[in-house]
Order: sequence, then C-alpha cells, then structure tokens
Amino acid sequence: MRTLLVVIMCGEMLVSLARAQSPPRPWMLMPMPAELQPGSGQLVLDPSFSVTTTGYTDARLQRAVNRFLNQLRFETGMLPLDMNLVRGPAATLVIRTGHASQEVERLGEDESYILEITSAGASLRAPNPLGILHGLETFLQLVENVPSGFVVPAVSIEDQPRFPWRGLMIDVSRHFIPMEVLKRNLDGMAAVKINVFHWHLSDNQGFRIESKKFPKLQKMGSDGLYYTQEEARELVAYAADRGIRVVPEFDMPGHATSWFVGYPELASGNGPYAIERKWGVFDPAMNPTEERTYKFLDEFIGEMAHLFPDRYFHIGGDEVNGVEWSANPAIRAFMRAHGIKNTDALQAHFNQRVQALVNKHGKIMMGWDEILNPRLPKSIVIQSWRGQQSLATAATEGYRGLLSSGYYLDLNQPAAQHYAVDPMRGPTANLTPDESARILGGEACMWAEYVSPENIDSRIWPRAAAIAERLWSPESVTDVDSMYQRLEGTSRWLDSFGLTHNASYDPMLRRIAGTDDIRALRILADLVEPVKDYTRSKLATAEATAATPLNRLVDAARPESAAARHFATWVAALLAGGMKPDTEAQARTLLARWRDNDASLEPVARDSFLMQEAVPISRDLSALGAVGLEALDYLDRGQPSPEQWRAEQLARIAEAEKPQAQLLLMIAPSIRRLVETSAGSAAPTTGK
Ligand code: TNX
Repeated sequence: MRTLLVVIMCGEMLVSLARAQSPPRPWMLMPMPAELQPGSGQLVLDPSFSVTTTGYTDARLQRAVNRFLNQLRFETGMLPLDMNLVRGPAATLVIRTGHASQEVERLGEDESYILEITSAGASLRAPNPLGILHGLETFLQLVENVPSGFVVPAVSIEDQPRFPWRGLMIDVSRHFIPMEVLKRNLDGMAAVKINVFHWHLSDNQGFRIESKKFPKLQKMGSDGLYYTQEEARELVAYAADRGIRVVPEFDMPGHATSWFVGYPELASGNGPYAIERKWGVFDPAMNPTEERTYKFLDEFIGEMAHLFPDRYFHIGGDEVNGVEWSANPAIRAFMRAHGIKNTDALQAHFNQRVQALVNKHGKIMMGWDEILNPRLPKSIVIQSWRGQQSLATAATEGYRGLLSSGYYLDLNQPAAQHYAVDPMRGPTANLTPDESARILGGEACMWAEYVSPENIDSRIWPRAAAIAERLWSPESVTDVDSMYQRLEGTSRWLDSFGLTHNASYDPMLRRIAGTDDIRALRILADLVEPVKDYTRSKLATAEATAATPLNRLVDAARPESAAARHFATWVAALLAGGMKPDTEAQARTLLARWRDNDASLEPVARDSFLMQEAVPISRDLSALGAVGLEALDYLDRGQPSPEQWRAEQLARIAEAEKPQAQLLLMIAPSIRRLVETSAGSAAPTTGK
C-alpha cells in the first residue's frame, strides 16, 4: 500500500511538473463555472474510489450519488461493482449537504456548490441537494482519460447559476415523443444544468396528456399517442430526481384544434373539427364569450394543476389570428356589448378569466408574449419568442419574463448564433436592477414539426448545451472558440447518457444508402446542413404535414457541420498567414477526398431512391474540392489566378451555395474565400 502511494505520488509530481510547463488546460466544462481556480496535480481514479455523504441527506440525494457512481463506472470502467457508499471522512469524495431543498423545487432556490479536488481527494459542498446534483455533474465532466488511466485535475470551483430559469421546451404535439426519449433528454439537461423542462403538451396537431375528466381530449385528439397520467407523474418524478422542474403548457385559446375534435362546443366556429395535419397558424380558437368554456377550463386546469406540482402553469396564448372570432356574430355582439375593441382585447379578456382559474388552483400563469397586457396581474410570466424588447417592456411594467427568441433549436442555426444571444443584451441592457431581476433566464425551444423520436436528440444536442452555458455561466463567458472546443467534448460526453444525437446518425445514413457502405455518403453528409429558419417549408415542393417522411438526408444531417466549421477555421488561418506548415497538406488531402467522393458515391446512389436528391450536391462537392485545390495552387505559386478562371469558379460556387434537397453545402463559402483570395492581394501561404 505504502509503495503504491509512493509510486502514485512520484507519478503525480512528474505530471505536475509537466503541467507547470504546458499552457493552461482547456477545461472541458460546459457550462463554465462561475469561478474556477486550477490546482496542482490530479486525483487518480482507481478501484479504491469511495464516496460518503455527510450533513443532510435524503433518498433523492442517495439516488443521485448512485447514479453518479454508475455513470463514473460506465465511463471509466474503474469502479468495482460492489462499491458501497462508505461512512466517514476517509472517502475519496466527501459530500456535505447543509439542509433539505424544497419538497417541490422552487424557482430561485439556491443551486450553488463548491467542488474542491486535490491529489488526495475531493470535497463537494452545497447548501442543499440541488447544488450537489450540479456538482456531481461537474465532477463527471472533469474526468479525463489519459494514457495512465482516469484522472480528475486538481481544481477549486465555486459555482452558481447566473439565471434561475434555464429551460428546454419540447413540443410533443407536432410529433409525439415517447417517454424514453424524454427521459434521456432529461438526463442530458441535468448534465448541463438545465433546470426546467417545459412540456408543450397540446397544440393543433395533438393533445398529448390523458384527462380523466375530459377523456375525449386524448381519445379523439391524439391518434392514440399520449402520455397517461401515470406516465406524467413518472416523468415529473424523474425530472425532480435530477433537479429539473416540469412546467406543462396547454396552448389556448389558439393552437387548440386538437381539443375541439372531442369538444367542439369549446370552439368559436361551427366545426366539425379534425386533428390538424399541417403546420402553421390556424383559425380555430376557444370561445371566450361562453361561460361553458371557463367551466371546462376550471375543471381541466384543476385536474392538471394536481398532476403537475410546479407552481408555474403555461397557457400558451401565442398566434391567435382572430378569424373565428370575427366570423362569429354572437362573439361580435359580445365584444360590442362589453366595449371590447378588437380581437387582441378579447384575448386579454380571455386571459384574465383564465388567470383567475390558474390562480384559484394555486398556480402562477405564464404564456408567450401575446399575454402581456396591463389588465393582467404582475404575477404572470412572459416567455418571449419575439425578442428582448418584449422582455424589457414587460420588466418596466413590472412583469417577469424569460427569453426564447434566438434559442429556437428547430431553426437549425449554429451554436455560436444561439450563444451570442443574451437575455440581458440590447433593449434589456439598460434596465434598473429591480427590473433586471425580473428577467428570469431563458429557454431553448424544440418545436417538433420536423423531428421524430429518431432525430430529435440531434436537433437538441449538443447545441442546447451552448444555450445552457449562456444561462448558467457569467455574462463574460463569451469566447466562441472555447465554446466550440468544449461543445465537441460535451457532445461526446452526452453520448454516455444514452442520447442519440450521434448514435442515430449512421443508422439513418445506412437506411438512406440502403447498404452498410456509407463511407462516401458520410463524407457528404458531414458537410451539409439543413436549410435555416423557415426555409424548409418555403422550399417544399408539396406542403409539409405530419405525414411528411423524416427519413431524408436533411433529417439525418446535423444542424451544424463540424467538418465545415473546421475547414472554415483553417481557411481563415491560411488567409491570415497564420497557418502551421503541415496544415496545408492536410487541407489538400481533404479537398482531394471531396473532389473524388462523387465517384465513390455514385454506385451507391444509383441503387437508392433516398439517395437521388443527394446526387447533385455530391457533384457540387466534387467540383468545389477541385476548385479549392486549383485555388491553392495559385496561392502557393504566388501567382494571381486569371480573372476569367475566377469568374467561372465563382459562378459555379454560387450555384453550389443554393439550397438543394433542403440542404446547404457548408464548405461553399470557404471555397469562395480561397478563390477570391487567389486574385492575389492576400498574404502568401506557407508554401510547401
Ligand atoms: C412559432 S413562437 C410557434 C410554434 C411553432 C414555431 C416553429 C410560438 C410560441 N409558436 O407554434 O412550432 O414557431 O418555429
């Protein structure tokens, strides 16, 4: 034992010596902690690893420690199976918890923790179990796989979130998302310290929760795809175990067609109603002038308030177009009789009534931007899909709010774009301290028009981790290169929680190719991204519906191409003259591979229906590979490329930059830069 210790200590000194000379390590943490002090040396993880909990403890905390140990065992293979929690201060990791957290997690509860790791051991302290949950995830993120085994670098971390509300919304209406998919996503959320799961349970295309009082809601409004109340309770418990609040949303008075299939009397039109199969904004809306609507909602909200223990209750409220209201003579008469000037005011009237019901059942009402109205009490919370201006307005009027504009994962934007969006920038930047405190945080939104259980993880992860960092870490944490470096590590780490953002990629490509040999297809798929924003629906040849297949290359392709981003970084370095000598050789290898890829893809493409639409993109990739190589030749020779050549290539590139098969070929802008620079004014390359 003693010799072992000596060996370990010597090894450690060597390591810390090496460390002393090496540049600061890239901490593979996401979100970055509020404060981090590097220590010297490292904690070696070996089979003697043990944990003890001191101070307050409870069953949830013990389950969390067990999950942590299972995860650590899974990741390192180091821990023995019979490992028990040991008592006493001799444990490798000593957890100390001050007191219990709230029975049902409250917004704004203390989530802080202190994690100290030395070569001798680790200590994790927090006022209550929520901080311990976060600290355990941080510990897992710190584990490194080095040649000698698994280690945790010595470090001292004092951490707490910048915002109390860090959410992920998942729309389960447009496409039903099964329980196990939600659960693994809750694991991912906990891993990056997201603490609210906003469950968008109803919309025009599906009513997804069992109501015992109004069973026709799920029976007629869901195609049989809904969660039982038992499942909902199970999910709430699963989330609570991970320090995640569950806020249910029942979108009303619009986005509610699925309710009207079973209960047409709730609607403002004549019906009959059917489950909506298309995407967009539709006319049906609840009838805000009938008492029976509120009687129904009273009972329904009461039932759901019981099922979902969180204090907050989301009523949606977005995108009511007023068409059904204006078309109904009785509603028009009601508006005249009550001096209600327009449909917006009618919606405010509805919201006031609903707010009273939500309040009666012990909940705080929240909704999208549209619910903001001075007639509603200051207790309501505004979730903004429109932008910081709405939040600033709400905050100055005394309302609390959170930001979702800029965090829409379904729009397939790069992580850097979400990362740059800050709830406190722009119109919210100049609020008074009191007003600023009303900005609770934000939520990433996974609207589900174009996701299936198979690819939803790849739309959420890893990009949601960048949003999680924006909402947890200090405002000053903004380095995009560091973010991407850590995001790549985080993405691999998230695999180990069973998320399928990476794992579903190859099977989808194999299905598209109709063969196991997807080498060529993967090279192409790695370089394309789905079109951005709402372009997919605009470019669709046939209007997309719930029945539109989600098995195309656009559905498999990642929202953000790491390969194209790396290539862009390389091109930028080249043009800035800061390229390492061997990098050009590597880039040439890549360009040549791209140039030659179409020849390898062609035989596969010939046999597969799903490959047909990829063929023109594959040809573009080939052409761009060749153009890139030629541009490099000019640059290397220090000889300006002929104007005629450039004009032809730029025209070719412009073609390749156009979306095809709902995809963008992401290396096109980088090849453009190479061609433009080959005109001659740029710094010379390193040459060969
Ligand atoms: C708008 S913003 C919606 C959703 C759609 C989403 C698609 C808001 C509250 N509503 O109904 O799914 O855009 O991006």
